[in-house]
Parts: sequence; structure tokens; C-alpha cells
Amino acid sequence: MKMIYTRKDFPDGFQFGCATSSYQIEGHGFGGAGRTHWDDFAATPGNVVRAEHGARACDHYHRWTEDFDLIADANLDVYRFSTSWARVLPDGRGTPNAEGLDFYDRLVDGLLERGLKPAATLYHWELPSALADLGGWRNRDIAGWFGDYTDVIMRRIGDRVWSAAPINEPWCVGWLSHFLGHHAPGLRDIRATARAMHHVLLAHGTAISTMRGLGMGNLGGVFNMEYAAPADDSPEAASAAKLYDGYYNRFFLSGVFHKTYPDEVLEGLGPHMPARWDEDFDVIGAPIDWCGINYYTRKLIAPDKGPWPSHHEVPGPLPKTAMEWEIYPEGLEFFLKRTHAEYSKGLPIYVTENGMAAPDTVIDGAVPDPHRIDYLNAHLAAVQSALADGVPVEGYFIWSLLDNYEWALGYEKRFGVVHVDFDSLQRTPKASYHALKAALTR
Ligand code: IFM
Repeated sequence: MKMIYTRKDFPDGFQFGCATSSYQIEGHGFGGAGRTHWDDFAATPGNVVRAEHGARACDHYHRWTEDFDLIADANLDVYRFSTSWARVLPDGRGTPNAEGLDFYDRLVDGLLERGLKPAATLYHWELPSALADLGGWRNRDIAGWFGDYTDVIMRRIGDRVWSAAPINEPWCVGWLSHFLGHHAPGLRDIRATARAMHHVLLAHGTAISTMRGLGMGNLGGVFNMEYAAPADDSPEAASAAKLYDGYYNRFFLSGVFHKTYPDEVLEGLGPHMPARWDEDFDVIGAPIDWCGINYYTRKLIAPDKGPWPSHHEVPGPLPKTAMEWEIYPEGLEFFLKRTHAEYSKGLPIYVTENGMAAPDTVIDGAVPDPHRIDYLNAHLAAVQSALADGVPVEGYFIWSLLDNYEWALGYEKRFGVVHVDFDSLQRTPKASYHALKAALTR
């Protein structure tokens, strides 16, 4: 089975890449990294499937040369990875871990040696436990701590990375982790949520200014987006979906690009926001050079009589991935167009994550994953439609290179184009890897 599009179908300079994150692949137990709130969350019964954690993960810490060879052999251009705050600064502040800095230094050089562009993200969810003890994202001081961490790591690798973004998926840091409690620190608390949602943007803006101060360019923000569809034709369902879209998608884009938050979100979060939050937008809205969209699915939203936000998700009718996420490529086209028209207005847009989980297995040394090839084809068609409409999409990065630690769902949700046997740690490229490699020949 083949990819429908090849490199030649995209504009010159369009970047194809793959993405991973530190805690999900590195093996956090190695190299002097400090404890993180994910280690604590996973050690608490009931939070993570089989209480799995990232201490070994894919052992990328020791196998990165093999992994980088796989990326280069697939004819990809960009590798989007994250640096771990707790590996660089085991206590979140204070003395850096020399081994951790050396590790990221080697990674960046290893990418450049293979002709790959290093796209760094500074935070992909593993908050040092020492900072969680101080309130983590609820504490306004986190913006300064994050700025200091940014300075330490970027003084070391900032001269060689191709691009940098402060925080992966602010919605997950804020809402998923503090309102729904599905991710560390596992809170279900509206006041904590309001603070985390605001502070994550304050930290984003602080890091952007820090990196500008170091003379870095090609800085962006990476936002995850979920298409919100009303569960029925009623006006109540329409406003429920609008509110979901507000706190999931528009809150962060509005903060960064419009220096304001959506009114309907403030109706619920406003009373819980930190003091003088509305004076922070000059930091939050520091100009960026590109906008990243992570896209996977849509949700059907139905109103209910519960407390704000007074709605819930209902299962949809479309085919689903192993995450139980509906496959809805139209949502990607919608977000590419809306983000360009209403927020980023001409800045380059990258699809910084897109992909699917499936129960892929090795059969006679091969991993057939036609479902993933279909998924990628459908979403690349959405990118093509946006390009035809004049949206400046400049790259598409697959989540993920490797099967890895899927957070609260442990190791059983396989998103990689490369299969990982979590006993032997053997890597086996899947059929989608081979199809991509053929399509991306230069
Ligand atoms: O695995 C995650 C990743 O850490 C962030 N974006 C979504 C992926 C799939 O759930």
C-alpha cells in the first residue's frame, strides 16, 4: 500500500518530519534526571494503566543513533523532539545536570550530522517534582522558573536548533491535567485550572522573550486542537460545542495572537483567575514566527444540567483509532484555514503532530499497518486542500517516530511508524514507514 501524495505534490521547501517527546521515549531513569510529577502520578494506584512509567521507555537515551538513522533513512527533513526540564535541572532550578546538557548537545549534533533539522520543544509535560511541590503550574513563579530553564538549555543548544517552541499543547497542561485530572498532577479543580491555563501562557511568552534575548529565531507555539461538533441540532448543543471550542482551542490562540481570552470561557474561569491576569498579555503575546497545530480528532458535545461547563462528550459514529478517537480529517482542514484567517494571519503553519494509535504487531518480521497509511493519506489530503486555499502550511510532522509511553494509557497505544518491542526494545519499521520513505524520496 502506498502514500497517495509524494514530496513533489507539495510546495518547494515543505518540511516533512516526525515527532517524539523526552519522557515518552528517552528512559527517564538514566543519566541523572530528577524526579518528575509523572513519576509521582504513575506511582499512585489507578492513574496509569498497570502503573507504567517512563523510567526505561524506548531507551532512546542509549539507542538514539539507531533512531536517528531510521529518521534519516525515511527521507524525513525535521525531527521534533523535546528537552526534559528535570534532566537539565533535576530540581527544576539551581545546579544543571551536566550529563543531561551533554545528552541534548549530542542529540542536536547527531541530527545535524545526518542532515536533519532539530525542532526543539522545551516542555512536554514532565515537571520536576521539586517544582510540583511548590504548586507547579498553579504558582505564578513558574513563568520565571521556566524562563531560567529555557536560558540554561538554549545557551547550550540554541545556536544549532532549527526551530524552538516553549510548551507542547497548553490545553493538556491546563485543562486535561487540572480540570479533568487525566494527566499529572491529576487535579480536578476549577481554580487550579484557571491558574494553570493562564500561567502556561505566561511561561510560553517568558520563554519566547528569553530565546529572543539569546538571539534565536524561528520560534513558535504548538497548540493542540480538537474539532467540536454539536451532538444534535439544538441551539443548546451549538453553544455547548462553542464553549468546548473556546476553552480547548481558542483560549490559547486568543491569548497569544489577540491578547485576550474568549468571553464564554471567562464566564466560567474568570472568578478563579489569578490577580491582575489581564496585565500579562504583553508577555503572553510576544511575537512568534510560526504556529504549530497538533490535530487528531473531533468530539461530539452535548449540553447537560451539571455545573459549568455544563456539557459532556458523546460517542460519535465515525471509524475510530485505538484511542477511541474518531477519524475526521475535515477538522484538520478547518483548523488550518481558521488559524490562518483569524489568528496567525500569514505566519507559516506547521502540522506539528498528526497520527494514529493501532494494535500493531510484528508478523514474520514485518508490521502491516494499512490503517495508518490511510490515516496519513486522508490528513495529507486535508493539508492539500488548505494549501489550495492559500493557507501557508510549511510542514507536516507525524506523531510518532516510535511506539512509546502514551501517558496514562501506558505502552499499549502504538502511535509509531516504527514498532517497538518493549521487552527486547527491538525497532521494526512498519509498512507506513516504508510507504513514507518511498513517497519522500528527494
Ligand atoms: O502522545 C501524545 C503526545 O504526547 C502529545 N500529543 C498527542 C499524542 C497522542 O496522544
